[in-house]
Amino acid sequence: MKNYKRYTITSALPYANGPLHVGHIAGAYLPADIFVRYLKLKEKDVVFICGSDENGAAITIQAKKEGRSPQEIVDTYHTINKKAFVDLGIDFDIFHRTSSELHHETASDYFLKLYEKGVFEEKTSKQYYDEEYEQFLADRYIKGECPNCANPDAYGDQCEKCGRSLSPLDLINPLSTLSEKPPVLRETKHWYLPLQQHEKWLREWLETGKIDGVEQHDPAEWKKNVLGQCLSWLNDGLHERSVTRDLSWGVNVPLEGAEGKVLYVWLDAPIGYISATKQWAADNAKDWKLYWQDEESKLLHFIGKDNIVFHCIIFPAILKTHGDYILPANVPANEFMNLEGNKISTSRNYAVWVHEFIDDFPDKIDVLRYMLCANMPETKDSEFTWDDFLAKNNNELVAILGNLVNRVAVLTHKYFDGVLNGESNRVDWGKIDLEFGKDGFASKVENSLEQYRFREALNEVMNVARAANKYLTDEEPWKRIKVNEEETADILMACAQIIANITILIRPFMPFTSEKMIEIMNLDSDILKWSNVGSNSIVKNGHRINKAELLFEKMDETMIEEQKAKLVTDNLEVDAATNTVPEISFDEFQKMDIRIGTIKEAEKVEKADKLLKLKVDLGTEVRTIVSGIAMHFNIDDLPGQQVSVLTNLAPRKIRGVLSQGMILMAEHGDTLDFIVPKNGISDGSKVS
Ligand code: B3M
Ligand code: ZN
Repeated sequence: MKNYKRYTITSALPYANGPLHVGHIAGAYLPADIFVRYLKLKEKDVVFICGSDENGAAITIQAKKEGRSPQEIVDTYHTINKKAFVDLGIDFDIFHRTSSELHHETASDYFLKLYEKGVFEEKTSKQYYDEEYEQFLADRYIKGECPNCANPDAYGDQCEKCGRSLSPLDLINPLSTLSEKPPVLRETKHWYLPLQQHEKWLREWLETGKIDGVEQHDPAEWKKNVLGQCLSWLNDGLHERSVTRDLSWGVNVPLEGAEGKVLYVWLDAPIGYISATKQWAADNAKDWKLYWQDEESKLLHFIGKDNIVFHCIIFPAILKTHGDYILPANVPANEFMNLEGNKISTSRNYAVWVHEFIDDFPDKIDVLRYMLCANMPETKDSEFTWDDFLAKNNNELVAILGNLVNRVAVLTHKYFDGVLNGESNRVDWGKIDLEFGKDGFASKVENSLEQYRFREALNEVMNVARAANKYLTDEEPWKRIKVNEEETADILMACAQIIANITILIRPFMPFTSEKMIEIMNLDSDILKWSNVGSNSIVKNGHRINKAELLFEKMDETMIEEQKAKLVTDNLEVDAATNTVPEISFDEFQKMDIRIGTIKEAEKVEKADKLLKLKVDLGTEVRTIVSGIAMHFNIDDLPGQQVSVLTNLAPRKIRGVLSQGMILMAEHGDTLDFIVPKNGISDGSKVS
């Protein structure tokens, strides 16, 4: 294994075109933050880099959608996302922006350097052009039918239904998303990176970890899912890729005759890691080059699986071609996190948004970090459910870790006025199911972390708390105090030593909790060093601890009810939109009782922006129905509106209101409309 002097750690630069959701965090940010915090506890030289990806069509499309300028879009979401990271304790050394001057200059120079080396091929080709809007269309601006799965809404770069990556020319019946008209083909000039020339060394590098026989990294440390995806790309054969685009938003191509063209966002975004490091170095009197150009620096990219090819094939090719840069030593990419049985969908607002979570649960940040880590999609897609959030809080954090700290603090105050006057060397450590020293639990957690197995690492930390809890329960200090004060003090001292260990161990995962533990146990933050883990003499004899304070609070069902309700209507939209619903039989269809009704009253549901409480007349009865349509209609326009209602949907409580049925809606993009009989028909009529 190579010995590294320093670490350069990056998390994918989130597009500043929307807020972050829990899937992003579990995928690329939390694992990186845990790893960086661990390295910092080991007193390593680390820089943790991130920033907003503010260029490209992802931004201009959002700007068009919101009717704002691209600059307003990136300013808005950069601010929201930056704050979300701070609130979540994702502790970047810098959160930069690819709209910054330094980035434009860095990316532009990088391109020029490659251009001067004669790396690019210049080619004129036919591309789609929107005659009405007088512009070439970036891939994302073209929609059409997927040649692979017939999805009518595939984009020019990818079909979101079958996942196939596409080129605009592959689409059947393409339409410009600007004018909604068929685009025409026009000639345009672009610069291409001949990736096929990199196939050979990339294969050697990925398969053996060597370049020309010289070791670079150990491929055994790479995740199988990551290597698998890379090799399948290589096996399919690499092709030239255009590194410029006809677009007005981004880093201008620094060449004559390239007016109106910008660097392809996937060329400039990874260079964003470099420009961010430059800014950080300038702010902190460091040498950025050491972190990017010194063989003794370990470069790691934390990303989600959809970014693997860019970080394991294209960016390495760009780094190597330049000549001065090191290559990533590993790219521990994660799979995706689903939500309550469905894919998270930004466009359909089916997500747990980080900024909303922070508003709703400001004191439960670490519960979220814990839950996301315990369900991290490390080797396969995983699932976020609110029930699990509740269960992890109550059954693990409250019942195990919180309980341990609370019992020790309470008993120490009750019997010894808060002073730990036991003696570590009198404790019978053999009674505790834990191995101290460097090779015990310390190395278990460490090994898991070193292999990016964060779920396992967290579980090992909790095992330490479990062992201490069991010891405490077995030793019954509350009985022992009556017969032997000294032994009682020793038991509490033993537990305090373990809690001090956990305070360090848990810090990468739950920094806010670790901080609270420091306070409760009145520890000096100097103890926060990984080298202390495994020691049973961190706390000194005679140490006074502070009064007990709950680390975690028990939650009840009502606290997650409204979170679940937020997802109810969107849930259905997702299924319909992705067409992933399985086939059903006629009998199954007939089980649905859909009837025409008329809305009689509509009122807002308190503290739920999206929800309305409706009274709907179904001819023979009036039902209360909670519906997530508040953002789409003017509440005063609703009484008198005919609607279709699924009447035999099992009633459920949403925000404390019993909803007896569901209003059926037609949906296109962001527009919702009621499904109503054309000529009006009496309430109660059956739809079949
Ligand atoms: N912004 C894509 C994404 O957010 C892209 C990542 C860039 S990393 C250099 O998934
Ligand atoms: Zn498809």
